[in-house]
Amino acid sequence: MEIKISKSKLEIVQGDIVAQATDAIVNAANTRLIPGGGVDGAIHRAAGPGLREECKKLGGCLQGEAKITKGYNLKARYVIHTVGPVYGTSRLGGDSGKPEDAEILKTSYLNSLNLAIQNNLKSISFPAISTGAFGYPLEEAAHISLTTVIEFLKKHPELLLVRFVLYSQPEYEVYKTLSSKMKSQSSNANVQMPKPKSIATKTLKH
Ligand code: AR6
Repeated sequence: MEIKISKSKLEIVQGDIVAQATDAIVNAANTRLIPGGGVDGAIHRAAGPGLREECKKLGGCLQGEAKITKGYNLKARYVIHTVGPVYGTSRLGGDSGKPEDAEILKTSYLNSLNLAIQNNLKSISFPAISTGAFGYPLEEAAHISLTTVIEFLKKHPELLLVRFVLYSQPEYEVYKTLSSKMKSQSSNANVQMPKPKSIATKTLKH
């Protein structure tokens, strides 16, 4: 599944993010940047111990923040580590986690995309951040991630490829269905999206 946005491509594929040969792959990490389970564990296993050593020197990563390292034994030259929200337990101080969670998730994507641009990267692969151990409902997370990436690519044609890599068939189907809807709403080459909530691209502080 592919959507053209200005000069860039948004791809939706099913597979393993570890195998992607994009300039960077994004890791759904934890705040201490120590190897965990899920996509984080898979990336560390494939990258080798150099990645863990470099991560140790980064001083952790706040929710919504993103940090870049080399890719070591991965096909990707870089790993961008971001920490998404733990669904329902937002650390921004609100009673209800939900709006804050959406804001943090969007910021995770934006900070990762901005790091890619700052490092002159042309292609990046994302997993569905926060939708595993961190419990974010998949459809809502898919909507946030797709709209965020599409809006970003409209403003940054220098980023040529963003690929979402969905691990399981059901996850892939959710992304495919949603992106097909978005594609069919598009006119000419530009995808028309609902007006996004205004969310700062800077790093969120606790
Ligand atoms: N390639 C692509 N997607 C994958 C892969 C893979 N190899 N493996 C899992 N997924 P999760 P989170 C999908 O739990 O929710 C870790 O312990 C998975 O199906 O990896 O952000 C960290 O250290 C799901 O859709 O990340 C943190 O403590 C998505 O990746 C915590 O988990 C995200 O699931 C982060 O939790």
